[in-house]
Amino acid sequence: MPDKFYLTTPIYYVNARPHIGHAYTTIVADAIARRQRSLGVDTWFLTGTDEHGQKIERSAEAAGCTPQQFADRVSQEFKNLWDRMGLTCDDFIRTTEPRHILAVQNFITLLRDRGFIYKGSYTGQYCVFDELYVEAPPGAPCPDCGRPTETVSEENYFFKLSAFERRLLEFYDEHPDFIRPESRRNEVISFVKGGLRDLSVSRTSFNWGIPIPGDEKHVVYVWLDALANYITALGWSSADDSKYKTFWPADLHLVGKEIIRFHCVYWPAFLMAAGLPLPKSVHAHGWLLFEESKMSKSRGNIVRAETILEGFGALKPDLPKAEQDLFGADALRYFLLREIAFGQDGNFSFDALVQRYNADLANGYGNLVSRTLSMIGRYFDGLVPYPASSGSVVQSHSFAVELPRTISTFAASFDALDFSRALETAWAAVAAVDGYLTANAPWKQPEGVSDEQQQALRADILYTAAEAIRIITALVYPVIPNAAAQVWSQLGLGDIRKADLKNLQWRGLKPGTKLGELSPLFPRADKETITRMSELEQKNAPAPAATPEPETAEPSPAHTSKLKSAIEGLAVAMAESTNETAAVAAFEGAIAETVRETIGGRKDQAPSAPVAALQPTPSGPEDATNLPGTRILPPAPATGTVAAPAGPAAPTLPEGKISIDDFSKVELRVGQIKVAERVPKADKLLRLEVDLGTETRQILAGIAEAYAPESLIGRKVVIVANLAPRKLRGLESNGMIVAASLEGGRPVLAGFLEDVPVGARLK
Ligand code: ME8
Repeated sequence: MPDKFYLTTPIYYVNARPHIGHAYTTIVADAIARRQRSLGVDTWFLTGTDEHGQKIERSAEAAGCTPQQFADRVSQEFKNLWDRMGLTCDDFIRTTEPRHILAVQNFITLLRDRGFIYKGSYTGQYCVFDELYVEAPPGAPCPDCGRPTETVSEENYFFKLSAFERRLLEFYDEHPDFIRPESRRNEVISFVKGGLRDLSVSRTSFNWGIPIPGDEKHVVYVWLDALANYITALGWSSADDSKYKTFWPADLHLVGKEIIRFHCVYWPAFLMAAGLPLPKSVHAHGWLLFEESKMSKSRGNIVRAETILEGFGALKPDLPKAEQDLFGADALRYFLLREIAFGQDGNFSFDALVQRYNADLANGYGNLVSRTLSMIGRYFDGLVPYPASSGSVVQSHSFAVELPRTISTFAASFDALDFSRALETAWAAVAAVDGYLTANAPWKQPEGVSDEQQQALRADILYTAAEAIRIITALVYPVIPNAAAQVWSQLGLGDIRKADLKNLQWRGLKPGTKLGELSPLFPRADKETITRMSELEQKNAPAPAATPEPETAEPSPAHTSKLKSAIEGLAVAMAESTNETAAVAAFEGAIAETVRETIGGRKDQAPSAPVAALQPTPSGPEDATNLPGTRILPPAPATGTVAAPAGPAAPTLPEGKISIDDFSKVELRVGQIKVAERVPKADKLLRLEVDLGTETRQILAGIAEAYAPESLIGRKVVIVANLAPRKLRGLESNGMIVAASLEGGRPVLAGFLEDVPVGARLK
């Protein structure tokens, strides 16, 4: 175990206000930092904002303020949000701070003195969005992001990147863990093998940057400026460089996958040139997608973390605002770490967030804590009971035996940044303890058992459950720190931040400990919560806070010129038949951005908010002949063609086919059967109560001849959730269970081979 741990997030551009994509990286970093600290490791967690460059200069100009005023405002928004969410960054660096500026100038001087920077001239295509020179003919769009590029001709300082090709490849070879995950490592290695050209590291076409010492009309290339933050924030080259001496090299740079090249090629080359040690590892995660595409300001499909804090905060109306925020932050943290396989892209939706919250936090962990501790309150006056002196009962429960393995699997998965797996392991333990309580029913007194015997048995059972909760809580503290802290104090263990969570030994919970005050942890969320968040997002969608709304409906000169160059790019690409896709994307992007700028700024014409997927879809046609439990899909329209909706003519479909839009009208969801019973005087019908994550439905299914009611309890099934209700035998049926219909009409319920969360949508 290392005795120090330094981890960083990217420093975020201040041209856009924070959204949950930025929160994602920062939350992950916070969870790692908390775990390291809880293991007693001296930890330093850095985040901050990237405030120089042409992109910021232009955004400020559009906002009618100076770049510094602009950066001050947006940087503060990032800081405030991290505070609201209780993120435990040890430092927040801003690239406009003197401590950074001076150190970057020292860094440039060092590179120049060591012979790795020289002056030359350069003409090429520059992508302002990526802040990067790209290989593209004049007028062509950026091959990376598809946006228009600008022809820039400058006398520049160059960094001798080409001198590092071989050394970098050797370094990757010797340090197989430097770039994670493996797929990114391969991507970087093939990029470097493709050949490295010297890199222009200064600009003269704008001023908003750090002047090159001794040649002040040049400003430092924004990526060199930004990457250096990882050492300037530690006081490198300053009078007090103690932090640098303690923490450098970084143990982990966490980044999104789109900036891996900057971190794994340029940054190590700069450090090699400066003669400084290289970071130990760069880990690139995937993107949060919303409505299937990367959440980003320019696409206008962002979700703000504040929306989730407020949406969930409303479930605890009696708490002070700051505590509501921390509660909402836990819900978001758990969702992001559990739901998304770290390293891969993942979809975000309010629906999925609420389902996961209800299933794992409200019904799972929260419910387990509350039933265990309230029974200790009821039967043992709120004192942790003494288990049987031999401890044999306690030790023999399989999950108690399993817990050391839970601890080691959790640790190994978490430390390999496989958060989803780690949490899955912890929640398997939650389910095991829950099942144990239900099986042993400490609230019941079996016949023939004396009060005394029953109390001794209860002591064993409740001690065992409470001790398991203590261990699970210690494990999951980095992920849901606020809830875990509450559970810790409800267990009578005081402040979790001061606890030693390193050595989790079974029976660490002292019998006789007085429980703290009990209060509900995770009230159930419902459709209201989803609607509230969708509405909040809708209300906030039109105006990127960083950019005040334009007064007029005219596109700005910047957009007119972007549009123009996109059109030119499209023309060139079409004429030469090269890179048409990117050109079309750039063209569409420029149009969309211009439309957003001209009408998006006006509240009365707000562009549609990113909630469409969450609106209830219209009900599909009711099929009167459709016996419950016998169809996979509703029937295709009898005509074989689909009526064109109002508006532009819809394409005619081949006979017997439905369009994807038709299919998406059917809302198929995973449900879990909670109650199943026969309907009197109906041989085929069962009455089911099915949990859909956000609500419980009564559904009547014609499956009684194939399934005994008790065999269905707990089973996960597929439900057509938006079927109009109908009455059968005087009972309302709200939905339909999907089943294959075999010969003779025997139904076989559809199900899954892998575990799926209740409420998940099938599409
Ligand atoms: O690139 N999904 O800043 P940036 C997941 N200033 N993560 C996302 C995301 C999404 N949809 N959107 C943003 C910069 N991120 C530079 C970095 S570092 C020396 C300079 C996260 O504001 C993710 O970590 O564009 C991504 O790499 C970062 O924000 C990009 O932030």
